[in-house]
Amino acid sequence: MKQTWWKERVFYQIYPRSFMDANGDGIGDLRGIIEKLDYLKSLGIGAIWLCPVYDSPNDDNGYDIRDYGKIMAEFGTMADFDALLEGLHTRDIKLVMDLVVNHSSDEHAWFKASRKSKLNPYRDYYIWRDGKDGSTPNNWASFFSPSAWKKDETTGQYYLHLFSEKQPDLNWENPALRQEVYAMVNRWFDKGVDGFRMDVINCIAKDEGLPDGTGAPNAAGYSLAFERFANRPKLYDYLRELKANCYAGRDCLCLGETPFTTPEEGAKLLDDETGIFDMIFPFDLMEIDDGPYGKYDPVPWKLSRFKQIVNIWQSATEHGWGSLFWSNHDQSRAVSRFGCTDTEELRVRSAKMLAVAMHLLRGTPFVYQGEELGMTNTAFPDESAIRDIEGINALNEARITGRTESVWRGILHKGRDHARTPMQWSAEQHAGFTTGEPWIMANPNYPAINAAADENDADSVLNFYRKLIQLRNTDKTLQYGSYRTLWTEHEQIFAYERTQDGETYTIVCNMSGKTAEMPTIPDGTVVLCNMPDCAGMTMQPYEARVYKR
Ligand code: TEU
Ligand code: CA
Repeated sequence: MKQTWWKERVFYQIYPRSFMDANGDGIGDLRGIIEKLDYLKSLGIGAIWLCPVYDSPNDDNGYDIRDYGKIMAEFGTMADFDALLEGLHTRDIKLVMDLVVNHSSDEHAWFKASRKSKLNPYRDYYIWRDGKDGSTPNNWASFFSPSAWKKDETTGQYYLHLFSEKQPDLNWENPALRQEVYAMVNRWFDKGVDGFRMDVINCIAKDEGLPDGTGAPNAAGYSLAFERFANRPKLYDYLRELKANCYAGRDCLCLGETPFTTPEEGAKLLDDETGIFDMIFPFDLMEIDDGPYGKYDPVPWKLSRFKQIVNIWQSATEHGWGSLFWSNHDQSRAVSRFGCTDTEELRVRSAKMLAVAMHLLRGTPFVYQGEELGMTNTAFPDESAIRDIEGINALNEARITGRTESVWRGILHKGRDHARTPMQWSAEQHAGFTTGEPWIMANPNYPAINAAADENDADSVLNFYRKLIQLRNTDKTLQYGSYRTLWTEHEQIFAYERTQDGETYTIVCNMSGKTAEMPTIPDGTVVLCNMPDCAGMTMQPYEARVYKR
């Protein structure tokens, strides 16, 4: 197994809009991140995944890029970016950027030219088709609205947008487009960035002829036709070409966000010899609590299913490498979703337990900003507090189908805005995030849950994360050792072993809110646990122990 930096370091994900506002306009910015570099270093993380900071009209908070070569004005300037990169590298922290090239903004110069006429040289940078029988060219649904097609009056043709209408899909079949993307990627690499997390990158290759999807239609009759665009054969050609043009000779991370990816497909995408990605973000765990109506129809998650997902992906990544995460900027808060927030004591304990359970698996852990404080979901008072286009569109659609109450409950549990409330730095107004009015409300629990308070408490979630990350940073067995599941049938305890060169760690987590009995006490001594006293066969609710022998 090849040893590299991105297997050994813990990553920290920053959503810049919500991390730290340095100039008081209510929007997080690059100077804000720079102010917090020592905080990041003190966590022990070795790499950042930075969500998009490129020029954007923010229909989808930066995932709709207007100019790939420019920094978003609200976030700062290219000089600020250079200072951030230097500040990170001085501290030996790598920077992985977000790359959004399945689509651009409709305000991108390419699209503005493309929509002008059928003969414009940029026409083929996007996917244009005639309508069929007075309707859309095919039955594809968008992730954010009923149909993936929008009719453009200028030429009377439709363009494809798998996400919002302001996010037209780029046409990867066009070699000219591909060359422009590679040149742009190389400009960022030449600046010194250490890799890319590529947004929905496994969806760039659409089946020839764009055939109808076969899946169940949404209320408006459209189908999320992932079998026509996710992990299609041409994806491999495009990624190999991208890597030959951009990655060759560089020690940079190629990380793909890959919805609709089965463990079998994942193994292929990641294979050390024949694969195309260093790591991917699959979605199985994030979909564990989807109900019959999907994401905003949550059902309780099951430990048996959690174990199955972990075990399947641990083996799917045996000849590659896995990513380990409980949440990101598209998900609600881990402790509210997978842990327990009934009491302050259980919030702290379960946040620590979740960290242990995830970080010591084989793969690279990703900490989403605020997770290291055990930040929770926000009780948004009503719709007017919601900022996320996905949530707003889901509510609009629910009004048509008569499911508003249910979707609202879904948003309160799983909405993307829970991840996007301001980072809770202190007990000062708006959590110390801004001196102005924040673009999205702060979670009212910030006077109690914040970094300053955690800093001064030896038993805080923050200080526990520091210990855990330090442990993994310095231990080859935890980084590279093999994985073995333990007590797979146990209904409350999640347990596994990591072994290398005669050294074994046993990780034991009670993921339930009740006391649990271990079948046996693992050999070795407890090197980390989340309770004052971790001994005996009985585990307290959400107790976690790490044994070493
Ligand atoms: O998300 C891709 C994606 O599949 C989303 O639809 C995701 O499933 C959903 O948000 C979960 O509810 C990426 C980005 O992470 C997301 O922020 C963007 O909105 C999206 O692509 C479009 O760029
Ligand atoms: Ca600002």
